[in-house]
Amino acid sequence: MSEPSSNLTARSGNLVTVPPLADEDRKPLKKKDIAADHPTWCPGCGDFSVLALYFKLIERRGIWHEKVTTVAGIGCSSRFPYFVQAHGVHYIHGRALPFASGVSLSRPDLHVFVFGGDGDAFSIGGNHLNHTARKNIKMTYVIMDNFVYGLTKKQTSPTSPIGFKSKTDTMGSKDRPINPMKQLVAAGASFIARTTSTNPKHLLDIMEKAMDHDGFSVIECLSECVEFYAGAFDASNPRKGGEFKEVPADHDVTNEEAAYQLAADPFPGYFGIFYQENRPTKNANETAIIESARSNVGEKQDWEILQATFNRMK
Ligand SMILES: Cc1ncc(C[n+]2csc(CCOP(=O)(O)OP(=O)(O)O)c2C)c(N)n1
Ligand code: SF4
Ligand SMILES: [Mg+2]
Repeated sequence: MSEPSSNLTARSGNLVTVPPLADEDRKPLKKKDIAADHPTWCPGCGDFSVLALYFKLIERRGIWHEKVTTVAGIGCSSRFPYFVQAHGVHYIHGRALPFASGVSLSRPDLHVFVFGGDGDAFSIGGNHLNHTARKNIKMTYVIMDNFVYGLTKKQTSPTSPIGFKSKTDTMGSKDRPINPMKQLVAAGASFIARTTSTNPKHLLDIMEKAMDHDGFSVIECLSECVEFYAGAFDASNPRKGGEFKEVPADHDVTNEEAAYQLAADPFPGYFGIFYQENRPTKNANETAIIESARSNVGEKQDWEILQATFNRMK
């Protein structure tokens, strides 16, 4: 682990630098350190489980406070960063990924997590999702898919099934829903998995594997909106008479065609890792460009290079 940053403490109006603690004297985050405000979700909302397992992940991995960043857009699910007592951003609807990309590219030492809903990911943010995927920017994106717009009180979302009655489709939705797994494979995401908030062991396992992946890792996590789409995922929950069907052990995760075939399985479909490949991240590519440019300017500081550029423009 790298050096912890020094603390700045205000004393009598002056800023006093407190020397950073040595690695061995530091305590990694525990749940009680990172659980912030009481979540404002409806009782029974699937999002509680995702938050609880995020805390568990951070605790299990012994991550220090300043090394984790939680970014979100807008939606019930996107309230996530409010409930995490660590650096985080509640950003513009559908724009969490561009913000997180900037954080990831400029701070390679951070674990960047993005949380949000199906509307945030596939409607208004759909374009950003495709481009972040093809660029393979290192971060973990958990899409909490409830098949509906929850925050704005029940509109049809891109994952709502045909026939779903909502405030925007009072006679039932007619539009074909997107298939998240197929879209993510086509877009070029390098780690693509599917899980559900009702299977905490599976969800935590997938989050850990996603976090360890060097690239853009995306998880579609079914997370029930008990208020506006109750029972939507019963078919995937053995406690409700459904079936939790795991990706077969012999599935080749490097095979795009095989991932499409898994994704074509009718609802509730398979759960597990559909696709994973190792290819250069944008983070690595940009680092190489910067290092090569640096080697041409010798020992010069950034401000000296800027100054020289401005001088040339005079
Ligand atoms: C630019 C913009 N357009 C529309 C909205 C209204 N709006 C807020 S959240 C939301 C959709 C939320 O659905 P989803 O992302 O699935 O999250 P959920 O609430 O279901 O978790 C919409 C349309 C907005 N806040 N900003
Ligand atoms: S409206 Fe739905 S998604 Fe939003 S907090 Fe309530 S149950 Fe969860
Ligand atoms: Mg939603």
